[in-house]
Amino acid sequence: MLPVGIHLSYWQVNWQDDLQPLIGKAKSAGFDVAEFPILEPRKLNLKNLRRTLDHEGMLASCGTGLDTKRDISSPDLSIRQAGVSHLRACIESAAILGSPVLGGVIYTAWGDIPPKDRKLRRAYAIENLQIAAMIAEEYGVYLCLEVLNRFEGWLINTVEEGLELLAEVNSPFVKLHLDTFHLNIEEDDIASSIRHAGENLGHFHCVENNRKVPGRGHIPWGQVRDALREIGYSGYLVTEAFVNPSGEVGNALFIWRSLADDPDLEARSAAEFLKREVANV
Ligand code: LER
Ligand code: MN
Repeated sequence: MLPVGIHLSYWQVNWQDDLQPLIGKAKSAGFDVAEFPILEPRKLNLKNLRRTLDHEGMLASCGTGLDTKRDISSPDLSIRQAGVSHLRACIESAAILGSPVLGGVIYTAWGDIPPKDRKLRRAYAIENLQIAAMIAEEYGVYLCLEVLNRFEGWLINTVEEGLELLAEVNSPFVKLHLDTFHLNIEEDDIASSIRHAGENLGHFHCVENNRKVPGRGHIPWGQVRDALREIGYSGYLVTEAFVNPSGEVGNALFIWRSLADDPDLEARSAAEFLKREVANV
């Protein structure tokens, strides 16, 4: 049985909302893993979060998203350096929390689609991922590059593009992070794309086509499970649903209506659904 988790931003309204009480909410809903958005690592009380994880008997996974001030693909050297420094702090945070991975948009700025210079930016991303991979290796954390839909990113929209990038970065500490919401938009066939990622798959987000919790849309979960089983995936399955239109989180994820009447109940149904339909690989 694969461990099932939930991204804690499910319950956040603003990005700086305290994560600590959300660990218990994830556990009460039936999850094994709490996924932390590591957006401002230096502001987090990591020791306290780790103590709460241990107290609740919960595992951790971590993700982040670069922005235009911290972008390892930027033409501006100081912005690239800020990006690497942010990745270092995120890797250190992941190690303290006991997360085996740092996933998310860790290669360009999330949501930024630069009009030009994309070839140069790709080269900078590769160069700095190689540097970040050495830091990741030092801490025993895998960097997992999230393949994103075209409206949120430009560098890797498909598994094929992700694999091409991985080949150029060429580090055993860099893998792919797939997310069923993005796969549903970009891939011809979700299960085939998971098989194509194969042993390069390091992290997995479970979410419906409409960004509701798994089980409330039309993602072919049986096919997802079979593909994960076939490739021998042994990482976490993390629910990453966004259901609340309020605040910074709702705005950033383009949620304009409520996608869950009772978010706590929906979280519980997601944990049950994933354990029953997907985690038994
Ligand atoms: C955003 O679309 C997403 O899927 C997140 O995992 C990015 O960090
Ligand atoms: Mn995701």
